[in-house]
Amino acid sequence: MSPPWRGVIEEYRDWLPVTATTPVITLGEGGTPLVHSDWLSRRVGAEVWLKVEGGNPTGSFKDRGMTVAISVALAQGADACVCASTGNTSASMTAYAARAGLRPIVLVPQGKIAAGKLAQATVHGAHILQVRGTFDDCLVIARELSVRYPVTLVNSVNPLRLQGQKTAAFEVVDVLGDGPDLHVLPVGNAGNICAYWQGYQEYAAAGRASRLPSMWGIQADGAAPFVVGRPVAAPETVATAIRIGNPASWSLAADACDESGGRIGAVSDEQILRAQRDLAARDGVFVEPASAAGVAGLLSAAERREVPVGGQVVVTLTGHGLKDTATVMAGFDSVIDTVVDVEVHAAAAAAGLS
Ligand code: AN7
Repeated sequence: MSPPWRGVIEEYRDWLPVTATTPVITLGEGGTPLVHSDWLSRRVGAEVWLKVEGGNPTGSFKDRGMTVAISVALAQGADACVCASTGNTSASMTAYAARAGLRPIVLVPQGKIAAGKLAQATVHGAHILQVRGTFDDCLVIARELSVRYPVTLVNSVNPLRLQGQKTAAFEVVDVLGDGPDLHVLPVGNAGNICAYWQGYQEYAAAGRASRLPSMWGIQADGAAPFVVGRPVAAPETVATAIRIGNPASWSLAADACDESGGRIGAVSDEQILRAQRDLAARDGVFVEPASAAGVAGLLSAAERREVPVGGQVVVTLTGHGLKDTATVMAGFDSVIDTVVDVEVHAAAAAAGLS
């Protein structure tokens, strides 16, 4: 029997900025499934793997970075932490802060957070401030708070976050045996694309991988600063997790794309919701809208014949579908299709069995 998964700090300790005395605040994050997608592979003419990050303890990839950021914050004597968030960072931060005994303060754009994520921050005991503004406005305030008051900022501008998140690239290589040809993922504040690139590069430098993937980032049309080439003042998309107009890791992400021979593109809300449904109906994987953006971007690239034929492609599915059920249900006519009496033949007839 192989030993149980110990969380990303213990599994990848040598690669992370922790010492023997750093207290390890973990929920057993990482070690998420890498699932082969038959229909996507057929559709795009490549071998497509899904890195299912909704399998993390709070339901998104943020947990990888948060275990490192919160552990180090605790080691440094913090007693409060703060983040701006479109939802998942706050869900993750508040869970790890609860374990560490830190006081979590969350700044979110008013009315723009999926219900599941707000429930997480609430139940973990956060002080939640709804800001009349965008995520980008929230991040400005969070940065200022951390400069002027005794509170640690754990947004991905904190480099410890990217250190933790790079472990997802390690896991991909550990499972596939080498780097893929192409790695596709949604982009919001642009931290994760940098984290993966860092992880792939470190593994290659250490001889654990011989290939580096091209990094493709995908934004939503209404929140696509990389595509329009400047910040977007009023970002808007159904994928609220990536409703970000002024990404903090802009230049780092641009470098990751340049160095890897990749790029950042955008897809419509309609393409995102279509991909979300297809993933659920064909692969059995339920993701939140933002997480479907990578798949939507891959599909549209395949239509333009831009995906390397026969290549190995990894798509990161960043967050769990259960975080935002309202958006998905709005796309269906009714929750309950048919009501029947307690009668087997009536049930069979209604279900189309004969
Ligand atoms: C599901 O929670 O920024 O490009 O405040 O929740 O690294 O920002 C969330 C981002 C993709 C984009 N998919 O990642 C936040 C937040 C999901 C996300 C992204 C987010 P980055």
